[in-house]
Amino acid sequence: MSRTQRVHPARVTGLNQITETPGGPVVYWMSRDQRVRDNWALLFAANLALEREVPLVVVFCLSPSFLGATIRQYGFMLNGLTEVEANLRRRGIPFVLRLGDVPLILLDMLRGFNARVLVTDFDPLRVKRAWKQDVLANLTIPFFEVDAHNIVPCREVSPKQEYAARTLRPKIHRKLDEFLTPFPEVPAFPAPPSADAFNKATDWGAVRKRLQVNSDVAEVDWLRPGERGGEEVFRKFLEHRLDAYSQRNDPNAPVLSNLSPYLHFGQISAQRVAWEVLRSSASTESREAFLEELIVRRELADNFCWYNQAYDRVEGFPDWARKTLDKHRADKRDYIYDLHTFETGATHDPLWNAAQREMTETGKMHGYMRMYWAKKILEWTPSPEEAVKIAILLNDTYELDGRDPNGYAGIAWSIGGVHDRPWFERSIFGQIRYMSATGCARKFDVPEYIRRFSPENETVIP
Ligand code: FAD
Ligand code: FO1
Repeated sequence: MSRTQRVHPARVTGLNQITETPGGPVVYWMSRDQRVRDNWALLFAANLALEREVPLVVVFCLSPSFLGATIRQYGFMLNGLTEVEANLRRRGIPFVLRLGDVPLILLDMLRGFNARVLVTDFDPLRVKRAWKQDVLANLTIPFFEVDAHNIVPCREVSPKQEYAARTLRPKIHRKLDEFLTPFPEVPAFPAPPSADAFNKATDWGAVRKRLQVNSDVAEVDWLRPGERGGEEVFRKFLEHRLDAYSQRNDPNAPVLSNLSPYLHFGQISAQRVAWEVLRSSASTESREAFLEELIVRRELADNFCWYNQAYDRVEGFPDWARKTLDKHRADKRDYIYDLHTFETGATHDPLWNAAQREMTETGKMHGYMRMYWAKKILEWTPSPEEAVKIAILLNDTYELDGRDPNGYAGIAWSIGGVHDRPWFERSIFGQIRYMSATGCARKFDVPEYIRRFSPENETVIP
């Protein structure tokens, strides 16, 4: 049997038309999908190397500052990458990490390795698209992008920004049989290339020392980073939580998967999670509810960021939302808070403050509370622009899963009606869907949630 494994061609996009000339290794520039198992970009690069009988090298370009990430997120990511390096080495695949200006260090490595072909993974975020454009402007070898993050590739599922989950859902569901498949194994390679650039293990201590990032936001210890950690969390979800997922809108019910940090850093494949959830013994209702979030909602976020590059600005909101927010710009705000008051959870609202503490203390706010949390920032700031700025800043500073299309889409849904529809008109919000503490009290035990995250209590992990 041929040792190469088929990667669906619709996952692969040629980013330039340069003809290949013989040379050194195939290079996979790993970025969004930081895992060895179940990684279509890695498998595609491995196929190219095997067909050409040349080595495969995986590189990671560490940016010294990434969308305001702190040591909390960098720590989680770097710990996951140490496992990637070990898992690759076991398959005879070298892993090389460089710190610096990403396009520059990548081009320098490609020249140094005499690379023959470059492969990378798909990411709709502006910063990643800019990196790729800078690389393309100076590249002299073929460059391929592989969507290893989405089950149905983002470029394939729709040629435009989708209005809502209900318009994207049928487009995804009719392609699931074609794209929701199991994964082939990563092939092993003969002994790695001799050059010592490929055989020096990364000095992870030195990498951490050279990384000058905000270290005021403590790393978390309740989740073990990396592929193995993600696997453990997934098993626990499958066995003990999925069946009760119908309670997902109760922030006191421990039924969420806690997979978002692993999905954000690509330490686990959403496709494999979906494949196994579909085959689990959980109730159909729970499985369908979870897969709606994991597949439709998550891919809707990529669709939004890919086709709407104003995904983190009020300009990215739909017309009806911008009009209604404009109409209510001058409405009286009963409360106005600055960033520090929000950040320290010192508003008049104990429920909102508890949600903020859940985020700052654990690095992961419950999904239901994120909606309430963001909507109240709109209500207690002078303008929608200020609200978006504060919500993104806090979300990307404290959430382990922040700096992600899901976050920009989640904030745009909460504040700007993206993927939502107009509701009854009221002050400040206009027709943007409103949420209140009394509404929350009808859904779950608010005093219990406040107690769990009040300063005098040790935060109980969700
Ligand atoms: P589960 O309920 O177990 O869901 C499993 C997976 O499904 C999640 O990991 C995620 O990949 C996907 N998913 C679930 N809900 C959504 C959703 N509403 N939109 C898109 N995908 C979803 N998610 C992030 O990954 N990063 C963020 O920064 C982020 N910020 C958000 C901000 C706001 C204001 C809102 C309303 C939502 C935000 N979300 C974000 C989406 C969602 O709240 C989280 O993905 C989810 O709570 C993560 O926890 P979990 O993996 O345990 O969730
Ligand atoms: N991707 C990279 O290729 N290089 C980085 O240095 C890097 C840092 C980083 C820090 C925090 C964070 O949340 C994400 C980071 N990412 C980095 C990107 C990440 O892998 C994801 O691709 C995107 O953030 C999600 O689209």
